[in-house]
Amino acid sequence: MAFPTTSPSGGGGPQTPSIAPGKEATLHLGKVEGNLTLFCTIPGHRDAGMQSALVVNQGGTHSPATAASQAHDPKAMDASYMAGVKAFPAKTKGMGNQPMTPLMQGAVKVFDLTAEEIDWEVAPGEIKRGMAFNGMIPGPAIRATVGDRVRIVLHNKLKESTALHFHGVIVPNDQDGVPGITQPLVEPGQTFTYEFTLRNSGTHMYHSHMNAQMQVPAGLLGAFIIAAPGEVKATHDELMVLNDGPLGYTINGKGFPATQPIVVKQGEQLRVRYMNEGNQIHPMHLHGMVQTVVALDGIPFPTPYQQDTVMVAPGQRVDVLITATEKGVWAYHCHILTHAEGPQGMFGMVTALIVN
Ligand SMILES: [Cu+2]
Repeated sequence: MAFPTTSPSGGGGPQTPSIAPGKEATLHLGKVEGNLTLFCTIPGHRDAGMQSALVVNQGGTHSPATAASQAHDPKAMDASYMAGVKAFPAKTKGMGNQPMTPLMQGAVKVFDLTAEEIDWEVAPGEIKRGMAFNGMIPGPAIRATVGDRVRIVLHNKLKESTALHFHGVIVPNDQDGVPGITQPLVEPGQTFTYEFTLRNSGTHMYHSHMNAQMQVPAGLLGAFIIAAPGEVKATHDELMVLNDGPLGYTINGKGFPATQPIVVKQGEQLRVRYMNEGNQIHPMHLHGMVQTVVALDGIPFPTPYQQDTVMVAPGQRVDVLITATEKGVWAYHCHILTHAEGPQGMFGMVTALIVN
C-alpha cells in the first residue's frame, strides 16, 4: 500500500514493501493532516478498488468530517482542479523519447542502451523510483530505415537480470530477447549485443523481457520507429507512449500537468504514434477533430478509417493522422476516466493539442 499526498497524479508519499498473502505491514505516516488516499501500487489493483480515503483532522480544533464530505468539498475541488490546469504544461526534471543518434561502425548503426534504476519526476514534485534506458523514461527513441543494419548494445546496471525484446520488429530468432528461450540472462553488470537487419517498417517498440510486469511499466521501454525506404517523415511526427503501473498513468513518462502538449499551426497535418506499454487498455480521445487511423502494429490499413476515440490495447501501436482544422486548445486524453481525472482535478493521461 502507498500513501500518496493529495498531489494531482496521486503518487509519492511513504509506501510499504509488497505485502505477501496472510502478512501485514505498518505504514508510519508521521505528522500529517488533510485528505489522503491509501491505495495498492501493484498495477491494476487500485483501479480494481483497492483504494481508500483517509482524513486526518487537527485534534479538537473542529468537528471531525467524514471522508465523503471532505473529498467532495466543492471549493477545494475547484481550487485543486484550476491549479492543475494553470500549471500545465509543468516543467519537470527529465524528458523521455529523446532522439538517439547512432554511432556508425562501418555500415552498422550502433545504439547503446544502459538500463538502471533512477528517480523520475512524473509530475511536479512527484518523484518515483523507475527503471530507465540512458536515464530517461521512455528510453531514447530509435529511428532507422528498412535495410539498415543495427547493433543494439544493452548494458545492465540494474540490481536484477534483464533482456531486450524488439516488439513488432522482425528479427532472427536468436535476437528475439527472451532469456532462457533465445538467449542467456543479462545479469547485473553484464552487456549483451543484438544485431540484425531491419526488414519491416512501422511503429514498433523495444522493452525489457525479464520481470516484465515490473520492468516495463517501471520504464524499460522505448519507441523503435522503422521508416520504409524513401518514406518522408511527417512535419509533426509525434510519439505518444502510454503507460500505467508504478509510475502512475503516463503519456511519454509524465502525468498531467507535466505532460507536454502538441503544438501545430492551423491546417497542418500531424502523425501521432500511440504505443501502449502498460497493462491496461487506453482509449485516446481528442476533442474537436477526428483521428484517421492509418496503421495498427506498424501495418498500414488498406482503407484508413476515422474515429474520435482510438483504442490502444497493451502491446499495440496505432498510427493516426490528424488535420488541425480547428483553432484552439483541445483536450486530448485517455477516456478511462480513472486514468485522467479525479476529485483533485486532472492527472495522468491528459494532454492537449494546441492549434494556433
Ligand atoms: Cu487509460
